[in-house]
Amino acid sequence: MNRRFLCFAAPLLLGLSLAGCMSGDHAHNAGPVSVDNAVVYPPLPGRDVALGTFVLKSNSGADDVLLSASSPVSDRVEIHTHVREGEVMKMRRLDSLDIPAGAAVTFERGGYHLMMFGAELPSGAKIIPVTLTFKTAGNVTVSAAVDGRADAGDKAMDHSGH
Ligand SMILES: [Cu+2]
Repeated sequence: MNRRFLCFAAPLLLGLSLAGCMSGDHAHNAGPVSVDNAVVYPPLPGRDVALGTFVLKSNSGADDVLLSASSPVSDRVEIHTHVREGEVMKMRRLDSLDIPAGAAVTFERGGYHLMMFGAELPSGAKIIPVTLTFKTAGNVTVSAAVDGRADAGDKAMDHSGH
């Protein structure tokens, strides 16, 4: 259900956001960046950090760069990756992330992901707006489906070290 909604909502929101950000030298090149399967995983009980996952694709024929992200339900959203240090996977904040032309970049548990600090999801919310800011494409706002399956045993969701 949510996925179907997103398929229709994402192009609409994308169109709206592109119309609002046609400034910049590369505006004529600003093909759509598609954001598919956007999901927000709510914080674990007692925590206030949510996780955001999706698949990004630059369809413009040119590289783009994801610069930042934000959401009205979160104080601060960071772009994270996981790096292996010995036998431990650690998260690291990225200042930006290159999105090569035509390539899908997957945000997921254990890989690139959005970390949403100070997250307070409205109770019962099924959809959370998340705005991604790209160097070329500007702001792209997607409606992320709220996943109800927050897994208390998942280490990837344990951000007590932050
Ligand atoms: Cu993280």
